[in-house]
Amino acid sequence: MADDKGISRRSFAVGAAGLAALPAAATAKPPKPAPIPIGKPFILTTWNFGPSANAVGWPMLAGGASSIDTVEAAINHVEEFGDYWVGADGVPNEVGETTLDAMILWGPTHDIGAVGCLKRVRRAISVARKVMEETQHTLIVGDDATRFAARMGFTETSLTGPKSQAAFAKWAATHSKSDAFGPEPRGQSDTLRAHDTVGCIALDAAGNLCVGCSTNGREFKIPGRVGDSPIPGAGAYGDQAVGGAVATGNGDVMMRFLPTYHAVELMRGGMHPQAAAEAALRRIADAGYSIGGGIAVIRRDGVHGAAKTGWDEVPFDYSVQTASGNVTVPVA
Ligand code: SD4
Repeated sequence: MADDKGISRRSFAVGAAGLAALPAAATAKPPKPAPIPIGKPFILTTWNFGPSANAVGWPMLAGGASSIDTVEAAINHVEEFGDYWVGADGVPNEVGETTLDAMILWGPTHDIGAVGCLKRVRRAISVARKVMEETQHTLIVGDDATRFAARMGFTETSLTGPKSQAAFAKWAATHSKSDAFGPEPRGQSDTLRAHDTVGCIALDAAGNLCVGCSTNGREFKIPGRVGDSPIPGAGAYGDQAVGGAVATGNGDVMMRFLPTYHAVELMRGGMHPQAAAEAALRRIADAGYSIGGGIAVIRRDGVHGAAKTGWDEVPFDYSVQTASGNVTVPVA
């Protein structure tokens, strides 16, 4: 049998007498491989709100906070940031209403909480956390998610604001129905170019992983639509022993391939995070879809990577903060 260097294992075997004849350096035990540094605190957040979200989360992590408190606070920051693509006063649906999708995953227990098509409640990630911590359920949707949030003490309020109203008024003047009634994107170029779902992955000083994401989804979506963000393995995924991944882009297609689950499982098999991100998106392209999308991946030792597809002109980036500072990585 030959190994990958073409050396025959049989010819490499030597008897005790042969060993005695070898110089000491040749008989010394090979050094143990350096241990992978684990438990290193980090926070990764996608898109251009990465630096400010990390600036909220990093002092918490550095002060010993848990990764779940950190991810929730960092995403709450983005939900309240005023971005059109996350939180209130953003992306209206086909009838002008803004609805939210979010998910959170806690590494030590692999417990997950999520909300889909959440109406009239801000801070969807916090409602998702309540689903995780207060119930045996994983995903609660629509008006019932709103009722659940009210039971958990959240205030009901309108998610409509000047930005969502203006976008809806402009669109309503030119269209009669959602473009989601159009032909399937497979085999043709995706027209959905603008996105901004926030994804966040943190590992705390205790070595506990948390992954979360939040979005208001796709513009002018059909009422009731739930995207990839609250679907485990689609919008986000993590594994306490491996690392995490978060996705953004055309969730209607991306959720058909569970790209974040795919990337994490590839990393579990030993693939580098960069290669895992690329492979997860390549699977979608290989199936005939040329959509706009991106994925950011981080291994629990802090090694990260990302990939995008169909976004040549879209500056997708992500930011990672550790004790050495914050780095923002443009995704090529
Ligand atoms: C969705 N994936 O609901 C989300 C949208 C998105 O960046 O990522 N925007 O399809």
